[in-house]
Amino acid sequence: MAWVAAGSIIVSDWHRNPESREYFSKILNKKKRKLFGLLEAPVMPPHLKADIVRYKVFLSGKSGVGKTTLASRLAGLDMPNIHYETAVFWPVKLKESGRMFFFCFQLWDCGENATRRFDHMLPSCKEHVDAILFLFSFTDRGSFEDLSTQMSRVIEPPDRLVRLVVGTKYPLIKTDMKAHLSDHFFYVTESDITCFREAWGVPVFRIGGDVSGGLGEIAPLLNALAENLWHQNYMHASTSVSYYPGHDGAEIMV
Ligand SMILES: Nc1nc2c(ncn2[C@@H]2O[C@H](COP(=O)(O)OP(=O)(O)O)[C@@H](O)[C@H]2O)c(=O)[nH]1
Ligand SMILES: [Mg+2]
Repeated sequence: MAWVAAGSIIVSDWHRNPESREYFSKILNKKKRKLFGLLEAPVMPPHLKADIVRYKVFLSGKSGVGKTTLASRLAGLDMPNIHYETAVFWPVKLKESGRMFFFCFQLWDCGENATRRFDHMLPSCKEHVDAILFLFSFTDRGSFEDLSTQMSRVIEPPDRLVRLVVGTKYPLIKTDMKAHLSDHFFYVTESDITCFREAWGVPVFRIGGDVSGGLGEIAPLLNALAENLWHQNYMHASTSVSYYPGHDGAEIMV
């Protein structure tokens, strides 16, 4: 699928716009993120209607790469969540129509066994997947080299599945530290990222650091996910009359 440029479908930096305050207040509680149970969802007053669209997002990557930490960070949890499935609600405004939506990303973090061989993956993990986040860690070159293998294992046509790459533990390696690193310590450099982006045509998001950076840190990734999922649905809707975003995800074998 052709990559959608940031801000072409949805309003980027919506979380910084004062108009969005009432929507974001539904996912926050005293400046912290609100946790939603499986059957819960943000409720808006009638005059601020926002439909909810749900998408299943699978987290792929070697053990220790930071999948569970990323899921927790996106959900705004202080402690890593040990559950398989985490629901992340994210308010989005469409640029053209001005319509508001809550995107609900159901993050599936099934662990190493599931990702090493996709055919061994838990059946519930691989059903109706709308997007895959491929993770690598900036501090583990092996996890970066493994990306191409992971991505080429997914055989679905590119228009059926949004694929995104996320580099974790960024920027754990500071420039002045690099001089002291031994040859045995392999990290991922900016030129590695540039080459990868050119070869695969997908952007690479960076996330990490020792403290969670709030909404500003996760907004670019969640907005890109929303924008590309919306675009994918739009492309499908034009070929299938019975398709509604978030309600009828195709069964995808990954
Ligand atoms: N400092 C730092 N540590 C991280 C980050 N992401 C993951 N970690 C640490 O890396 C280890 C493995 O992370 P985890 O999320 O359990 O990896 P998983 O096996 O892919 O689920 C844990 O000790 C995390 O605390 C990050 O962005 N910054
Ligand atoms: Mg984990």
